[in-house]
This record gives sequence, structure tokens and C-alpha cells, in this order.
Amino acid sequence: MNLYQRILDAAAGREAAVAVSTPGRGEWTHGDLHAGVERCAGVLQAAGVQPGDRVTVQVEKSFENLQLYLAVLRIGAVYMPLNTAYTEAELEYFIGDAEPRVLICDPQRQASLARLGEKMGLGAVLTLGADGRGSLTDAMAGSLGSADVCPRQPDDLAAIVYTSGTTGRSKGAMLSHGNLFANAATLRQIWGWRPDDVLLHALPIYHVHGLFVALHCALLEPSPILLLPRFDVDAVLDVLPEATVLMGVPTFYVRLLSDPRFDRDRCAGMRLFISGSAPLLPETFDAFEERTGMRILERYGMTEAGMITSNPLNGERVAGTVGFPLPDVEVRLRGTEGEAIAEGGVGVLEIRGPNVFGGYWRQPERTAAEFRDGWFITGDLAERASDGRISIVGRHKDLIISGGLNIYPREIEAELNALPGIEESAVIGVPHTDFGEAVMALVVAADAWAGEAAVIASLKQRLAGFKVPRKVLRVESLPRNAMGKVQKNLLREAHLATFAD
Ligand code: MCA
Ligand code: AMP
Repeated sequence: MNLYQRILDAAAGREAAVAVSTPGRGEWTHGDLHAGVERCAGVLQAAGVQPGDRVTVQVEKSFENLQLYLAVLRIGAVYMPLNTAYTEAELEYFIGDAEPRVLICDPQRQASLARLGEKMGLGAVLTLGADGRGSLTDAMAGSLGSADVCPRQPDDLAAIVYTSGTTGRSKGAMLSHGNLFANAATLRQIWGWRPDDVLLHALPIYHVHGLFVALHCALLEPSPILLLPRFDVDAVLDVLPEATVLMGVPTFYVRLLSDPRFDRDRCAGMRLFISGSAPLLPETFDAFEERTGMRILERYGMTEAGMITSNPLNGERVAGTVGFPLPDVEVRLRGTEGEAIAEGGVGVLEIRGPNVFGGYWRQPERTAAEFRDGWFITGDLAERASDGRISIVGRHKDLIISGGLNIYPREIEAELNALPGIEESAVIGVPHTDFGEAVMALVVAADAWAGEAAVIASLKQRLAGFKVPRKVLRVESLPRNAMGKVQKNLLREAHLATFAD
């Protein structure tokens, strides 16, 4: 039950058909794809990677990056993708926690990461650039390939995907071959995946949305993938007429709508626009329908579980709701202490199903804290209508989602509080037209503090750019409740219009 074996089996007899194309770079058949996977697997094995070993990957998206992911699955190792925006300080934490055998990074970071790799006892540091070149692909050219696909049990780990924590540092969600296959099979069924589908892929492949949700649907059919290196409106508009399905975060749709070239004609061949990772505003849903005559299908998910609910393929797609639980996923709503709530009331969404991860890597206490009687506590606040439709109405966890990327205020507050002159801080998310929410920091600071620009500059040294506050405002004090807890709701209300156009 190796997920890669399923992907390989799906491609049998289709060796000459196009699997992936990237405008400006080329196109590759299923035969090319899997021959390269085998060679890449051989390189990893020669570097000492054994089944169960972690392979950490921080590279730009490319066809070769996809081959690398599949090669890790093939040899029974554990894929560990990282956002390319992470700084070296952030990377050091992830490597220390996961203890990978091998790190694959961008050639530009090779020198500094090789030093880090030596310090942290890595077996090898290989490189792969956005153009598909690097020491990994050089080694692939001379590789004889690996032996057979490594047999795996459904519970064996396929990937560890790090997700930030409300308390403390990021934690690695452990996803098994069984988790990934179960979710992919369900999505392919409910979204009516077809051999003549063409997936327009513009998401990063270091998060669950782009890596598992989008790619597995296409690879298990198999249907061809138009693999764009990143989301760029011009590039997406160019290839849209050749595609049938697009998956994106709400920012994709906001940006497409802001371009007058995005119209019905260009969408004529499309059968499905899917949105998720962050709330899609009803205004965006409506404007999209008005422009294209099509309704975006919104779904809801999490790194720890892949997809959880979805609006229907056939049937009413309702703006502001995330649809129904997937057929093999159970959901229930509970109070914050686990107590029952009244029918129709707001509660914390808890889930159970074959898609739900096994726990956080080497963190049994945190795993135990996020499960109740076998149900995973998502931390999202939801409401269930009488017909069973779920709406996400808020978050019990202190989390900001900007352009589909999760940002945990605590991590930024800790960095801010460590800066000279800053006594305390509160980081909040406020409405932003492009990103949905943007990060803002309120700081209580001594007169001699460095000032907004210098604070932003020093945070950029330590944190990935998307986490750095777009505004840092000095305030006299932070509002607190009787328990001494900062009342972030009051701050969010007071600063609602910070990024208003
Ligand atoms: C980039 N920047 C951002 C973001 N992305 N700032 C805030 N929020 C962001 N999301 C900053 C950079 O640090 C940089 O700042 C400047 O914007 C330009 O960077 P660039 O890379 O050019 O930005 P972009 O290409 O315009 O990217 C925006 C984007 C991208 C297309 C929305 O962030 C994206 O593809 N997001 C998708 C994330 C995703 O896949 N999420 C799924 C998580 P400076 O100039 O200051 O350096 S998985 C998940 O959530 C679950 C499972 C689910 O339900 O799907
Ligand atoms: P991540 O930890 O990056 O996997 O992000 C998962 C979180 O994204 C969920 O817990 C939700 O808070 C949020 N999310 C995902 N999809 C949606 C959606 N369609 N509507 C609202 N929030 C969403």
C-alpha cells in the first residue's frame, strides 16, 4: 500500500501521454516522470536514505521537485517539505526537530546550508534549482535507479508537514500513506475527476493544498498537470483556456477578478474552480459568478487532515459555507471544554476519519492535547445548518491566515518582545483586500525603541517575509481582561481599517 505504487499503477499503459507541462520549460510524459522518479530514488538511496528516514526539501517548485517527492515515497522515506520563505534560523529548528538524513535546497543556499548540515549531522546536502538543475539532477543523470517500490503499510509515514503551533514552536504533522490515499480517493470521487481533466496548478508544493490535494487528484487519474512555478495572473490567464480545474486560495480569485481579461470566454473550458485554505468572502463568490457565470466550489481542510468538508459538485454551492463533511469524515461540534452544545449553536469542530493524521512528530503531549476520545480538535469555530451544511464562523485558536498561509501571533510576539526597547506586544490579523488578513503588531515600547522601519527590518532577518507585520504601531498599553489576557478582539475592532483602500 505504497501511495507511489498507486500512482505508478494509474499511469500503466499511459507512458507516452503527457503528464506534466510547464510553459517555457517543456512537457514530460508519464514515462519521463516515472523513469526520473526511479533515478532520483537511486540517488537518495546512494546518499544513505532508508525507509522511515526523513528527507527535508526546501526548493522552488518544478517538475523535478515533483519527481523528488514521488521518489521519497517510492523508497519508503518520509517527505518533509518546507516553505522557501523560511530563513536559516527557522530552518535550523526544523532540521533539529526532524533529524533528516538528507536536505535538498536551492543552489543559492548551498554554501550556508552545507555548513548547517555539517553542524546538524546530516548525511548529505543536495541542490535543486527552479530551473530543475542542481547536484540532485546531476546525480540523477548517472544513477542506475532504485530497486522496487518499497512496500508500506497504511499506517507507515509518507510525510511530515510542519504547521505552526498556538503554543511554542511548529509541530510536524505525521501523515501516513493510508491518510493520503484515503483523502485523495474521496476527493477524486466527490469532485468527479476525469481522465480528460487538465489541472492548472499554481499553488506552492510545500503545503498540503498544492502537494496532496491538487497533485494526488491528477496523478491518480492520471490527468495532465499544467505546472506553473507560482501564481502569476498573466501566466494563469495564458493557460486558462487549456485547463479544466483550478485549485486556489481566495487571493487567487481576488487577483483574477481584478484583471479585466479574466472573463467568460477565457473560462469556457473550465469545469471547476475550487477555493480553500482561508475563508472566501461572499463578495468574491458573487463577483466571480457575475463575471464568469460559474460558482466557486469552496472546501475546508487542514494540514493534519487534508480535506474535511466540501460544497457539492452537483447541487447548491452556498457562499460563506464550506459544505458537507466528506463521505468518510465524521464531524461534531463541542464547547471549548468538550461539553455538548445546543443544536444549531456555534462550537469547536472536531473530526474523525481515515484522513486524520497520527499525531505530531515526537510530541505525544501536544498530540494528546489536541485529541478528545479519538476525535481531533480542529480549533475552528463552526455552525451546522439543519441540512448539515457547515460554516466556519471563527477560530478558537489565535491564528492569522494571510493569502492562505498560516501565521501564529505568538511566534511573532516572541520575536518582537526580544527586541531592545519593546516591553510587550500583541500581533493581530486585520482585513486586507488582497491577502484576506494582514499582520499588524501593537507594541508597548520605551521612548528609545528603534521605530517601525527598524523593527520590521530586524524581524525580516529572523522570520519568513509573509509573517513580518506590515504595520507596527506603538501604543500606550494593551487592553486586558480581568484575567490579564490581552483582548485581541478589541484591538482587531479598533484597527479594522488599517489596510482599507
Ligand atoms: C507572499 N507575501 C505574503 C504572502 N505571500 N505576505 C502575506 N501573505 C502571503 N500569503 C509577501 C512576501 O513576503 C513578499 O514580501 C511579498 O509578499 C511578495 O512575495 P511573492 O512571493 O512575490 O508573493 P506572491 O507571489 O504575490 O504570493 C502571494 C500568494 C502566495 C500567491 C497568495 O502566498 C500563495 O501562493 N499562497 C498560497 C499558500 C498556500 O498554498 N496555502 C495552503 C496551506 P516582501 O516584499 O516584504 O519581501 S495548506 C492549508 O491551508 C490547508 C490544508 C487547506 O485548507 O488548504
Ligand atoms: P493549515 O494549518 O495551514 O493547514 O490551515 C488550516 C486552517 O485553515 C484551518 O484550520 C482553517 O482555520 C483554515 N481554513 C482552511 N480552509 C478554510 C475555508 N474554506 N474557510 C475558512 N477557513 C479555512
